[in-house]
Amino acid sequence: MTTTYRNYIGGEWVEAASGRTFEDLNPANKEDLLGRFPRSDAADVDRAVEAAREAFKSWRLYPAPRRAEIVFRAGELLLKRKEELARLMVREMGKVLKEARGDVQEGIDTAYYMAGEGRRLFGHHVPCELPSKFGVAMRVPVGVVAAITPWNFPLAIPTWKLLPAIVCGNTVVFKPAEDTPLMAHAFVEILIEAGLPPGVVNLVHGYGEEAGAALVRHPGVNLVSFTGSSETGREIARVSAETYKKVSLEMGGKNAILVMDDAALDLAVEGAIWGGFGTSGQRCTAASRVIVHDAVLKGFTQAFVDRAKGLRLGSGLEETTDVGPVINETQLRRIHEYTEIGRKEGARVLLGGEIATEGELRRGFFYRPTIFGEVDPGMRIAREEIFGPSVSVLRARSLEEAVEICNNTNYGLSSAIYTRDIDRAFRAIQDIATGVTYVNASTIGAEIQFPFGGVRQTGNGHREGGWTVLDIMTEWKTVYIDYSGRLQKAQIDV
Ligand code: UN1
Repeated sequence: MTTTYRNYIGGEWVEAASGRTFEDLNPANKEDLLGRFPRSDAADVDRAVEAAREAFKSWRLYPAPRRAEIVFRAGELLLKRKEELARLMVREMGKVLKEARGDVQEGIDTAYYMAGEGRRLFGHHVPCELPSKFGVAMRVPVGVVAAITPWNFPLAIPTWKLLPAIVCGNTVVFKPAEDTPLMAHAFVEILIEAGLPPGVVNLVHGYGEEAGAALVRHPGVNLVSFTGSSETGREIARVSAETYKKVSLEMGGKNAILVMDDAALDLAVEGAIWGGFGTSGQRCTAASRVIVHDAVLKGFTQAFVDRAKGLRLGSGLEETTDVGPVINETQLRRIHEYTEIGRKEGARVLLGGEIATEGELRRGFFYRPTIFGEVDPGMRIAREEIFGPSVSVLRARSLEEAVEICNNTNYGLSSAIYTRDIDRAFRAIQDIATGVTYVNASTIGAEIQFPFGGVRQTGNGHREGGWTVLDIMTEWKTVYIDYSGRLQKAQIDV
């Protein structure tokens, strides 16, 4: 029996107004149906926004430390159910169990961090130029937040958005990716169990072009917080401008690892394997390019290919699996198209380059870990986001050239340099234009207490994570209190 799940609006579980549904499949075995979910449209979004607007009236006045206690309890519940949620995540999204545990852990970390924030939410007191006058800037909630989240971190990324939104006093309409609705459902159930009042978080399932688009257009939404592709992000910004919404976008990446001639090569190879093929390359922080110094290019490439050859494809639930499936058929085809494009452009496929169909793999969406050699920085495979287990190895004759190649993309999320020379490390930190840079570590694995995001087409100036997410989830309000008992004129009474 397949379960049919519902939306959660104003504290009630409801079907889509149209009664339509869509299916949630296991990417490692497309015969494994996880459930049916409401295929929502503008009518459902209207109800959800209305519920969020109504709840905002009281939620914004509920003390922040109390709001944060609910978030803390949600963290406790996530911890208690970590294993169960991780296993469900493997089944729904495909990443290997260890990484799925990490995804849940990232949610727990965010909950504990944000719970503490409920007793901080610091403002600023600044002295006034006039006597007997007091000035303070404080944070106030934005209002109704539309949280539109991707499938690749089906628990962590929703927590990055929803938990700070809640602590700051906003209410939320949550539209999760249609590939991972069950994780979103489980997360909302946890928020309810933690004591979140009705209407504070409303869950609307469905497709981006239907439910997502209606949400972005809706005049009752004050902020859109989106993680996903750069194309969709640009469209969201464009549509949001019509109704003067605040927009926070976290989009694509084409992240590079720079390997210098003095690097610890084994470490660099491990970093490239982990960054390139972890989560089947489906992270916006994935290391899809490795830019290697001429002097070590041959040795590095050989070791990288040898090591990648040993990676085992399979279900993420098997202990022996290193690389799980990719999310769906469309992505599988897209990844393979890029292999064809790379071949045509003159790159050499050193490993993989094909859809894996032997044995059990036939039942899911598996792509072989793929490495391209002889990649020119101008090739599409070196510039465009593939979002799969596909890595290009590029040559550089110096640190300067490597940095130039690294920066020469439309994206700017994460980067890494392997070197034992501290001067080079600092020069890379100074000259690489990305939101995150690692030294002697791979491009993935950001910690939640730091700002996360990027430049160019990766972002629009905001940073999730850490204290910086508060600037997304709040507006500044400046308050002046004049206790002089007379009319005082700033800039004039000098
Ligand atoms: C993403 O892929 O959108 O830094 C987020 C990392 C993870 C988050 C990735 N902590 O790889």
